Amino acid sequence: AGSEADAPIRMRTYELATLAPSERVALLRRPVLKFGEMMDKVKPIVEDVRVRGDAALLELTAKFDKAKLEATTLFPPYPQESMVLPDGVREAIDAAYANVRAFHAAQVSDALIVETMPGVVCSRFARPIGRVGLYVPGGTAILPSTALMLGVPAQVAGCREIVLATPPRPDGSVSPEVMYVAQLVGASAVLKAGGAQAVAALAYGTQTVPKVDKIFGPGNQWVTAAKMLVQNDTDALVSIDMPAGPSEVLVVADHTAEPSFVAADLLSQAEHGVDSQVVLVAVSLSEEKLAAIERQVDAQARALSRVDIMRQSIPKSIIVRVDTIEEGLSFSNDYAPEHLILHLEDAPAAVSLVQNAGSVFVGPYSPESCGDYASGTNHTLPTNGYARQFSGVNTLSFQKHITSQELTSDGLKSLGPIVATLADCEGLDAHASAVRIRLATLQVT
Ligand code: HSO
Ligand code: ZN
Repeated sequence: AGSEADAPIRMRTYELATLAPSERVALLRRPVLKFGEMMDKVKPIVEDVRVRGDAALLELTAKFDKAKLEATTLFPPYPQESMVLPDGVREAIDAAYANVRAFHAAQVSDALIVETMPGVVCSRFARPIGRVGLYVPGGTAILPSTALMLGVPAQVAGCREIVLATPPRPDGSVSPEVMYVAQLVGASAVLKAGGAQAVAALAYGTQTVPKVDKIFGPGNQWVTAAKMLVQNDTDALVSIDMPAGPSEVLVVADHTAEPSFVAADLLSQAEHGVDSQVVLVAVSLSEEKLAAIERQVDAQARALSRVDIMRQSIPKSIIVRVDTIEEGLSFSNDYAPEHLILHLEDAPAAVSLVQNAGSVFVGPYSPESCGDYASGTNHTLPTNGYARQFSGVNTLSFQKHITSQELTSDGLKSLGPIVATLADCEGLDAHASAVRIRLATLQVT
């Protein structure tokens, strides 16, 4: 292992201008997820929980999380002893909560009202999704920040039931950080389960776990496959936030970028997991500058506690050399990164070139870590190129919009003949009749 540990921790470097179109496409692709295989593994678990409920959930939690539980679910009031934290940690969570809440509360919008014709008033208003399930991963790190990022918009949107699911620790408890956040966001239940079994319990409900209408949150391949499975089951009648994949960052850097900052940003994402991917787009960087960044990546990685994860994620990651900011942003837009960090001389100006990204970090003093924890923006973002068509989780993700219309008799006099003509055109007499029967009473022919 000695020689492996001594090998430099390096990304692979490419020149965009010299790549064939097929090579460019290959660089844009993420490490493949084997969904077919995962579905086959996940199906029996989901089915077991659907049929046997709590009994299956308890057995699966003993098997996968090595925790023997008496009950799957905690309900408020949660015991104070379950959320005891050092003062500094509690204050940091409180500060993060305040920022995330401020930004997500501002996303609540007023009803929209438009009079499309005299006497024809159309409106649109939001209502909370009644019951939501928030999946907070366990695994190699505890993630109270994810509890915050999902819980705050649910709370601000006014969801009636908020069920937070997270795998228990081997002693059967949930980390005090996550319990503290559960209480802050007003979670109505805490489900001590993880993986596909937790997703199934949220989708179908069990004897003790409340069924939810929408399931949110990141997770491993088991969780993602289970979310996709239950979303397709019309009996479950449940939706999901978005398809999730391993976390990513794309950093665009020019000659003004500070190598140690750039390296630190790349590594903060590379430490999430062995399948995390980080991309550096180097805009006409000198050989010296690039070498300085690479030296920083190697040196900083070695000093970090999760270096073993980075030894796997960094070699899968890439540096793409380009000549101009336009070329760099065009590559980034095609990649559609979850996080985009701009280390550029005029970073704010480059934001106008961004078409596809989950969240953008502008300038040298905006590390991704700030958005991950506490600036106010959400960290549950589209991965795997889905930033082309998905937004990150936000307050609207916890609401649905209802439209409504109200016509006066004069409104119907103007609009009715138009509708009747269109209904005739489609050969739908009953539709036409619903208008004409009224027009007749208004003495219009
Ligand atoms: N960067 C992660 C979120 C996270 N970071 C949680 C730290 N804790 C995915 O966007
Ligand atoms: Zn992170």
